[in-house]
Amino acid sequence: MKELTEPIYVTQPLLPDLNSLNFEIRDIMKSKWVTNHGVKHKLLELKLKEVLKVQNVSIFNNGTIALLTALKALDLPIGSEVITTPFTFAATPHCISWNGLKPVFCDIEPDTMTIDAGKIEELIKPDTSAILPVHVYGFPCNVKKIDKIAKKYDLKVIYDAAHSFSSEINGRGIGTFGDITMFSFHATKLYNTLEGGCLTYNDTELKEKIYNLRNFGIKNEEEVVDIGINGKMNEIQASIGLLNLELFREEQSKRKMVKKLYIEQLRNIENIKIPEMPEYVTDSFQYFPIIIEDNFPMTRDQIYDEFKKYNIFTRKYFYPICSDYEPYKDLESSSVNNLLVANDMKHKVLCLPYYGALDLEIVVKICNTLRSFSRLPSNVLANNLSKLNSY
Ligand code: T4K
Repeated sequence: MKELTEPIYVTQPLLPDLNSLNFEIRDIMKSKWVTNHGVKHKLLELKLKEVLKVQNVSIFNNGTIALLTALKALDLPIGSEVITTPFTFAATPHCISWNGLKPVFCDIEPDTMTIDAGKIEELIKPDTSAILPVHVYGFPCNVKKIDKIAKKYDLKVIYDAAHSFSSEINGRGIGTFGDITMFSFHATKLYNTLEGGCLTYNDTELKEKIYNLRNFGIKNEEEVVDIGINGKMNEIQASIGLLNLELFREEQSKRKMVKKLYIEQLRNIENIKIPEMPEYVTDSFQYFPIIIEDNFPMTRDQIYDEFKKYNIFTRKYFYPICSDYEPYKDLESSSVNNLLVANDMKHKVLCLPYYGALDLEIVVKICNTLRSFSRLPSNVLANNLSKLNSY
């Protein structure tokens, strides 16, 4: 494979047509109402309720502030423990810590890479207050089992569904499980508002609390009732959200084709595993992770470095894992013995370029390159990896 002239990244943001956006911006400028729960903000919340098949939606200026607010809204006792996964983006444990709570890492399942629900109970202590699982790459957590555990021990459940926009489990919106679910609308997500996110929840009584927390705790001009933050989304971003709602289904169809092609091309390559989305799940089509097994002639890191030489930027989501981070590495739950699967998977997963506008010829080239790697005798690898350029 020859070096590509343009870089190929792991993703590319879905963006609305400039004319439609201009029209929206003109509308906003004319109204002189540019933020603080404007018309577009309210309309986007209404529309998202339908798309996500949930009862309540509160939108935010990013997913991290949304998750921070979700934990705050549930009034978890300061210093209490929240069981979570180390196999996620930094925002997940950071939101726990910023709330004065303590993250406790639980190992993951090797197939879905989500929290291993079978290992949660052994981590529960008298001061455990909540579980924060992540539907990583859109693979759903074992929501049934987690719900059962939460009920048994009277724990709150907050799902991080940053990777699961519009996913469903047996036809039910993924944002209806647990007490609160967070979705991210960051530029790198299937559906985006450049930066943004939302919370979904079944308990309508939480609405006012979340509304106040998102707006500095201000209830009205004369009452500040909570220690809030500024989590509001501005009108231009809400407009982008409204426009992208009209586009994301088509983006999903295109990604479905890209995924199909990847699977067809990679299926028969020995020691490359493609994690499967269970049949009862409606896929979000957020990422395309592959697993480089131990017997593959190259390591995941070597593959990542090689692709870079061709101007292809795959991503090691998630390496390092959160239990490796400086602020968390000394926690008791960060010990490798407690997180054997996560510590194994962090060296094996590679997210390949995946977005609707990705040229199918490039997909084939990526797969052919991986196939050529799979046939390499180990002495070639040891000698000179750069010889691969001729493949
Ligand atoms: N929970 C989970 C499980 C998450 O994955 C995330 C975010 C959150 C919570 C927090 O939600 P937010 O607060 O972000 O709403 C990216 C994203 O910044 C981050 O949102 C995301 N997870 C994480 C998994 O990925 P990086 O450091 O990999 O982003 P970056 O800038 O390297 O972008 C990746 C590639 O995307 C670039 O190589 C090129 C392309 N790209 C990126 C941007 C920003 C573009 O083509 N255009 C762009 O504007 O973190």
